[in-house]
Amino acid sequence: MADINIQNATLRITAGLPSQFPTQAVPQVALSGRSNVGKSSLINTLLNRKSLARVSSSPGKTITINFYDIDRKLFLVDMPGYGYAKRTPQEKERWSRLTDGYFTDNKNIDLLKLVVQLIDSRVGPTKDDEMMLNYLISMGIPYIVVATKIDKLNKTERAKSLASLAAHPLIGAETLIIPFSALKNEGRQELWRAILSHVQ
Ligand SMILES: Nc1nc2c(ncn2[C@@H]2O[C@H](COP(=O)(O)OP(=O)(O)OP(=O)(O)O)[C@@H](O)[C@H]2O)c(=O)[nH]1
Ligand SMILES: [Mg+2]
Repeated sequence: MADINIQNATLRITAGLPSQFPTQAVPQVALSGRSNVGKSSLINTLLNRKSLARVSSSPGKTITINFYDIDRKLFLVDMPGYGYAKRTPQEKERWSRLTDGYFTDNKNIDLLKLVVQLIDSRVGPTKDDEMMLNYLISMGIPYIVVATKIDKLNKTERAKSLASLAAHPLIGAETLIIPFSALKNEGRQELWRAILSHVQ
């Protein structure tokens, strides 16, 4: 991976407030998606780790933004998942304040180089996913789409899922869509290439 030592990865900051965001001049790549879509699993896959990022059996529990420091050269930013039905109105409010804070109340927003938008390949874009895509487009933030849990689909379903993502009105023809499986390690190299091409 170029000259980034992915062995040298730690959870540096767990931020519940914008004041806790890192101040280091290091590029950031954020992972966005609904709760349970596979964000933490994707981080572990990228870093060849079993459980650096906690994979949740109880989705949507923690509302923090987690900054993984990769060799002091890159922050992978695990955004809190959205769309978790059992959240209280107060928890939803916290989610909005923190997420919105990351994009709008963040002195280092220019360090955000890419958003990796995760979409469950079995479900396709939900209303919340569409809201997020709209938001990214309106903010002019570069993004790519990762179709998660692709191992759960057979060949026909997979082709259908990827085609419908590519045809989605909020996913431009030039947008990269990466089929991904944390279980099978599929898409890992392609995702690293995309990430590095945006941070270097
Ligand atoms: N089959 C399969 N299961 C996956 C894959 N990625 C994640 N999962 C499972 O999906 C569930 C949720 O995964 P997480 O990585 O915790 O999802 P998350 O987006 O971080 O969830 P929150 O942190 O709650 O928002 C877990 O049971 C994972 O084992 C995948 O590629 N294939
Ligand atoms: Mg997670």
